[in-house]
Amino acid sequence: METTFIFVKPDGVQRGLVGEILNRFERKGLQVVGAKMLRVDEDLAGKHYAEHEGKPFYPGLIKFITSSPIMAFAIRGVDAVTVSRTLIGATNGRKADPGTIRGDFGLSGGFNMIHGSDSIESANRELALWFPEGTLEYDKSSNLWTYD
Ligand code: DAT
Ligand code: MG
Repeated sequence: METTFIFVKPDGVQRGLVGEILNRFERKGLQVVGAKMLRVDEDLAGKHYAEHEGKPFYPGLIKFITSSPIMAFAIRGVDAVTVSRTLIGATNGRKADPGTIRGDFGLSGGFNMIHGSDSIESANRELALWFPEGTLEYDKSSNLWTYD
């Protein structure tokens, strides 16, 4: 089992897509083990996107992420990091495959509705940053019928 970190970005919240997006993770069989809505400040945005500091799109990215509330989730399951990235799709909505979140709902490279950790190391770093209080541990009864 892995736990990954996702958040619905300001555009996804403003467009009323939180339920639609979360539904895709739930119906896939993944388990929600943490959830919160918050307005990201510059400090958290900078720490989260530290790897992109100095890139041309960085100032716009920080401005966008801090512009309006987001909804963050901790998501657990077998290969949860990779499975979540597959559900999310390619960074640019114009290139993302249909059937993915970005492929189905977006046309933008920056306003791409959702973040998902790109590796187990990133997930652990981001979960510590966004859920310092930790995530929940509880049995998901349907796991018996989700994994063989
Ligand atoms: P991803 O979110 O698919 O992991 P990333 O980590 O490379 O993509 O970049 C983080 C975010 O920064 C991405 O979701 C949107 C924005 N971004 C990345 N490349 C961009 C670009 N060339 N122009 C505008 N925004 C970009
Ligand atoms: Mg990334």
